[in-house]
Amino acid sequence: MRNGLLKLILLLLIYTLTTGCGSSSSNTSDDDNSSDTDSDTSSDADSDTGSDADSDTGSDADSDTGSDADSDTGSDVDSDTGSDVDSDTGSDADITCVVYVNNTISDDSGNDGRSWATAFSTVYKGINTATAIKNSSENCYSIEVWVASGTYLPTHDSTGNNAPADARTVTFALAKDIGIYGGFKGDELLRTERDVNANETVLSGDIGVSDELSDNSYHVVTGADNSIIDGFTITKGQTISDPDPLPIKLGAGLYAIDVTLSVENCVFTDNHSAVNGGGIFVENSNLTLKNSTFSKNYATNGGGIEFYKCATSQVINCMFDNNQGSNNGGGIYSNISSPSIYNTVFDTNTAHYGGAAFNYDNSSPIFINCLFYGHYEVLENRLSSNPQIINSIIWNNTTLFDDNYDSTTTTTVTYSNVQLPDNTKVYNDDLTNINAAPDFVDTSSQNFRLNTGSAGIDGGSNDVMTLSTDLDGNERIVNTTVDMGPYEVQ
Ligand SMILES: [Ca+2]
Ligand SMILES: [Ca+2]
Repeated sequence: MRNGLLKLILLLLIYTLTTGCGSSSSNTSDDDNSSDTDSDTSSDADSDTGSDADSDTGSDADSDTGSDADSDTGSDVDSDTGSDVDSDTGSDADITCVVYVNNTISDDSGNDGRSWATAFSTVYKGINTATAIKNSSENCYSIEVWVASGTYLPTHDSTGNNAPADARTVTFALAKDIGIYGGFKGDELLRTERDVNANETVLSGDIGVSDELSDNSYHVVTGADNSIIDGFTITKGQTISDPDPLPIKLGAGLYAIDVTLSVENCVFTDNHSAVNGGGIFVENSNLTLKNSTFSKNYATNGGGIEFYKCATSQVINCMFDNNQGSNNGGGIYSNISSPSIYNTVFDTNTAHYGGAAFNYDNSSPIFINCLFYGHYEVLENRLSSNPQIINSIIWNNTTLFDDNYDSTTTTTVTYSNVQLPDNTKVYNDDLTNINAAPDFVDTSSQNFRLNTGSAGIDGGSNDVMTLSTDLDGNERIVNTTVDMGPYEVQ
């Protein structure tokens, strides 16, 4: 027992040290009355000026705080390998408590959710029971909800009401300290046995009339602190522009405020936000987003994602393709936010300003080993926003960066392969950059791997490398020097 306790203390200390950056998750409700998250006051060509008049704060009306009230600080959800800490019961077993969900079960009324055979049929029951376990005397280092393949619709609002006055407020509300995982066939004993691609698990906002968007959930998923969502397709959320409160305008796929949240192995597609954040809206949070795809999401600002007041978020090994911001930011819209973005493809996203990304108001993301392909304008930067692009490929775009709106922005590009409109020189005369056809394997199938012998192989800088793998999960540095772009030639 003593060994177990010492191990627990040691690992909690390690956990605390390694997650120290999570300070942004403090529940300081920002009460900025200026928090209209639209930056488009200057944008002349858009027709959605009605969305600019919000004077209400995004954070105040957050309805998912009910799940944050518990005092259990010990059971942090392990974000990757699962439960490695012995509970202090004297047992040496690592205890991950699992609640099972499978919607092929027609009647779950007698089920306890503690095995596939006795699974619940709704995600709501799974998460609710996971929270009950957390608050019980049962010893669990981590608590997970495993969801079998199929399509699930939300059944309750974020307060647990299954018949809210506004039916569109139903959402898959994550819960504090709980991880939910999709991609199971329905008989796995270990999480590592699941196959996310073979067992698509869909969280759909398409309530009401099927295939009718106008009656869908405002937010398919609502975030919670220290939670994980992993292995789902998240689709068909639909926010609206009026009336207030603000939250129903933001984050059609996933809406999260004041949280540390991990999103992995997810696909966000066909989510529509009338205002900001088609796939995700995240505010005052530390979002870690890995191995996920954003495709065909739409918003006025931030078709894929809006980061709002997020200092420390990370986007790793992701794909943004064919997302649309009718005004600003087809892929990502950063507003008072400087996410770090690694090994990520931006392909053919559209916006009036900033097809791949729009950086507004002291937003200076860093893009490392990214690809920007097929945009009208790659980045637009305003108000002291100074993004950096390193070890990347910028190809087949019409224009690059608009830093001309005011005099306070600069895009810095180094160690990158940049195709300039006139195709005759190197970007900014920086000799770490090149301008040479990248020789992708097959752009028509979005295969942006480099052929052997391509320009840009071994052309990056190892100095900025923090990840050990590329977008394929292969070794990131081969032949002593990192390549330009998301994929390393092996
Ligand atoms: Ca519908
Ligand atoms: Ca290399």
